[in-house]
Amino acid sequence: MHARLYRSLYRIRRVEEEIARVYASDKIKSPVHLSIGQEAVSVGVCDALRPDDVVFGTYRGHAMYLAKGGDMAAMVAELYGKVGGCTRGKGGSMHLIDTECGVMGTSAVVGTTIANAAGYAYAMKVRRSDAVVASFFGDGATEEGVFAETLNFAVLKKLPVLFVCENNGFAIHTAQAKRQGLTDICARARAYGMPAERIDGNDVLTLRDRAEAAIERMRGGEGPQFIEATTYRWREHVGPGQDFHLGYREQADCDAAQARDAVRAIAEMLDPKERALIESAVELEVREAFQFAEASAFPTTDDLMTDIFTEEADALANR
Ligand SMILES: Cc1ncc(C[n+]2csc(CCOP(=O)(O)OP(=O)(O)O)c2C)c(N)n1
Repeated sequence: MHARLYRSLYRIRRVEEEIARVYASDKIKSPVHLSIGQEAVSVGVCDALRPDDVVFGTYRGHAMYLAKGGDMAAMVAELYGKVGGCTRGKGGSMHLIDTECGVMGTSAVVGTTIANAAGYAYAMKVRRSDAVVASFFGDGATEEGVFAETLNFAVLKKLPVLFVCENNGFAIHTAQAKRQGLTDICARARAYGMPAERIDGNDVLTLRDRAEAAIERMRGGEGPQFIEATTYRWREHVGPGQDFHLGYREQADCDAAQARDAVRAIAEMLDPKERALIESAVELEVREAFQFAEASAFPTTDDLMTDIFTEEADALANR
C-alpha cells in the first residue's frame, strides 16, 4: 500500500512541478491552481474508493483527477488547450473530467460541484447501486449557500456522499478566521446531522484509514459523512509562483508545512530500490504526458459547436 500511495503522491507532485516550470513559456493556456503541498488529501481519500465510485472537485483539481486515476497526458494536453485534452481543449485546468475512472468533473465556480455530487449520489441511490461519491471542496466553499443546502438534503435523503473539505486555511488571500464566525467546519457539518472529523491532511495513512471507515458506513446505508482535512498550499492561489510578499501569510507557516511533507514522509518508508523504480516510471510518464500535449493539435473553428450537448441530452431537452 505504501508503494501505491507514494506513486500517486509523487505523480501529482512531479507533474505539477513540471506545469509550474513550463508555465512561463505560455504553452499552458489556462490559469493553474496548484495542489502542491495538498496532494495527500486527494491521495488518501481516492485510495479508499473503488473504481466505480466517483469524485467531484474544484478548479484546484489536478490532484483529485490524478489520484482517482485520471489520464495524465489528457490532463496536460487540456492545460495546453489541445484536442488531446480531457475536454478536447475546451475546459482547461479548472474543468477536468475522466468519466472512465469516475472523475465526473471540476468547476471554476466555487461550491457548484458540491450539489452536483449530491445529485449524482441521489441517482445512484435510486438505482440501488452501492457505489459512493466523494465531493472535494475548499474551506472557502463552505461559506456558499449551496454548501448548507446540499448538506441538509444529503442528510435528509441519506445520500452516500463523502464530503471532503480541503482546509488550507485561505480563500485566495483571506484567512479562514477573517471570514468565518465559527471556524470549526466539522461542528457546522454535525449541525446538519452527519458525522464529521478533522484529520491532519499531511497524514496520508490516517486519512486513508478514516476515509475507508467513512466509505464503509456509507455503503452500509448510514448516509453522508464529512472529513475536514487540514492542509497547506505551498504556492500562490493561482499560478506557479510564491506570494509571501503580499503579506497575507507567513513564509514560516509554509516552512512548517514543508517540514511535514507527505510525499517525503512516505518516500522515506520505502525500500530505496522500490522508490527509485517508482520515481523513474513517473518521470517517464510526466515526460510522455508533455510530449503528448506538445504533439496534439489545437481545436479548429469546426470544433467550436461540438461537444456542447450530447445527442442524448439534446433529445431529453427537446422531449
Ligand atoms: C461562486 C464563486 N464565488 C467567488 C469566486 C472567486 N473565487 C475563486 S477561488 C476563491 C476562493 C475559494 O477558496 P477555497 O474554497 O478555500 O479553495 P482554495 O482556493 O483554497 O482551494 C474565490 C472566492 C468563484 N470562483 N466562484
